[in-house]
Amino acid sequence: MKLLLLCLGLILVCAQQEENSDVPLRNFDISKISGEWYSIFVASDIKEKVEEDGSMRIFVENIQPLDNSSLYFKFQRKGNEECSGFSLVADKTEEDAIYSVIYDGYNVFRINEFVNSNYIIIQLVNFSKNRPYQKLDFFAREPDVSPELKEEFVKIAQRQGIFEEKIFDLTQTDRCFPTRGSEVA
Ligand SMILES: *[C@@H]1O[C@H](CO)[C@@H](O)[C@H](O)[C@H]1NC(C)=O
Ligand SMILES: CC(=O)N[C@H]1CO[C@H](CO)[C@@H](O)[C@@H]1O
Repeated sequence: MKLLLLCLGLILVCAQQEENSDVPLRNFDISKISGEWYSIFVASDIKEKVEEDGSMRIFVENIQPLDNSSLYFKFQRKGNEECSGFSLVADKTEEDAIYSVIYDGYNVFRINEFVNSNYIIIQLVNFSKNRPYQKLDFFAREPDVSPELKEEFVKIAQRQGIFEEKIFDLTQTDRCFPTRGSEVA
């Protein structure tokens, strides 16, 4: 576990130390996470994970901190043209802002504040032996963000080695809004 966290730490440090980075990523203040969020972008170094029908192409609805420091996430997923809601609980690790979750395998992720507390970038790493991969999610408090912010996100993804065809602007797609809030987890 320590080793996994160290690996994630190193990946993240590289992202943060890039010199020409105009928008540094910081640990997000978890006390501000509660409530509704919208998925703006998803990106991964394995495209199949995040393209249409990919297992990691999921749309956030809601995040709530739990009493035991775990985080409750409500998501929507679209498969075969149908939206379905589901929830996940992620447990806090020993490191600040780093959580682990079982979803399509064992994953560790870090929640970064992006510009201000209305935007977060979640960087997830799946340590599959055969094919480890990373994924970036950009969540906002509103359904869409400015073109400038989108450009910044694309730059951050590129710095992580994730390029154009693996970066998806979800504001251009169906994020299952009609079902928002209609299902109890
Ligand atoms: C925290 O509580 C949630 C909900 O009851 C549970 O699913 C999760 O496993 C708990 N986490 C830990 C680390 O005990
Ligand atoms: C989809 C995928 O590759 N998931 C993998 C994530 O990592 C775990 C090991 O930690 C694998 O068992 C999963 O297959």
